[in-house]
Amino acid sequence: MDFSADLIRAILDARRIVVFTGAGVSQESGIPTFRDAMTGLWETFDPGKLATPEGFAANPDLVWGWYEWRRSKVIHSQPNAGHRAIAELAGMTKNLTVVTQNVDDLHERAGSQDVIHLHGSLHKPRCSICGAAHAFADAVPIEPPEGRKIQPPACVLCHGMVRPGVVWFGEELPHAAWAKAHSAAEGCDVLLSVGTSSVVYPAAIIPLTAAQAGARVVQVNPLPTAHEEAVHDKLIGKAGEVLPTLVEVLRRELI
Ligand code: BV8
Repeated sequence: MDFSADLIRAILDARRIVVFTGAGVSQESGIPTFRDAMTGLWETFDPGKLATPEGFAANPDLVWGWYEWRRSKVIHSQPNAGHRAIAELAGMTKNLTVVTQNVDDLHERAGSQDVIHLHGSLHKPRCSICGAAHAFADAVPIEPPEGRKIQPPACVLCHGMVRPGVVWFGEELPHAAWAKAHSAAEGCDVLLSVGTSSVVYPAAIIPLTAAQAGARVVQVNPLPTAHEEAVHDKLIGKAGEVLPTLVEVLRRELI
């Protein structure tokens, strides 16, 4: 894959870079993307319905089982070359912020620091009543078979039902994370949008905010997205292939 000289220059000269990621960046780690998370027994369910407070209230064991299946897949997966390239890029540029829609910790395990999670984390469950953080038992969960219902644990403080620590559809994004992400997008010179279909709001506003603030928006995706018109550079391909190649070209420029 070739990159234009002015794109390489723009990245190296950028005072601030935002890397905005979605489920596609974890796809090569074996984590199904959100729109194809429903494989096997799950496929009879709509993630848009499971990933909601109503879905959890109606069928807590099914929803908790889905999240435990996903958490187990993340624990048994490794960051891929795309995650690692993003972490390396931070060491080659002046100021880089990772803003992710993902609820896995693969960016952190690849070495990225201060990752902003707009949609929460699989690893931070909390009580649905008193909000207290819930500590998972140390043992790595066995990978529950797809479609297996698992009763959510009870809060140790109030015995309320523990829920996944993610932002469901219809729920507000965490204010602090949103404010930090929005401010980073307003102040960046380059935004790399990696592995997102750009259909979920308000997260999908982040690349548009950067574009409106005059940043160069670079899209890394094998397929077109809902934001084609806001993108300046379309790097068509998988994150785990495009990003390591980009980092290699940048590294040669820095020698
Ligand atoms: C809210 C956590 C209001 C849970 C998720 C306008 C404004 C505001 C809200 C709305 C609005 N319009 C509609 C809404 C409502 C809704 C929404 O956006 N609906 C969509 C479906 C239309 N938004 C909300 O409900 C949000 N909350 O608005 O609250 C409010 C305000 C005040 C007070 C109370 C309430 C909350 C949204 C958050 C939902 N939670 N995740 C969980 O994970 O289970 S969203 C979920 O979708 C994941 O986080 C996922 O990351 C995210 C976005 O999807 P993508 O990451 O893009 O994944 P997807 O599968 O779609 O695409 C993958 C891409 O990767 C593809 O493009 C593919 O080509 C590419 N790819 C594949 N392989 C690779 C690759 N790319 C690179 N390399 C590869 N190898």
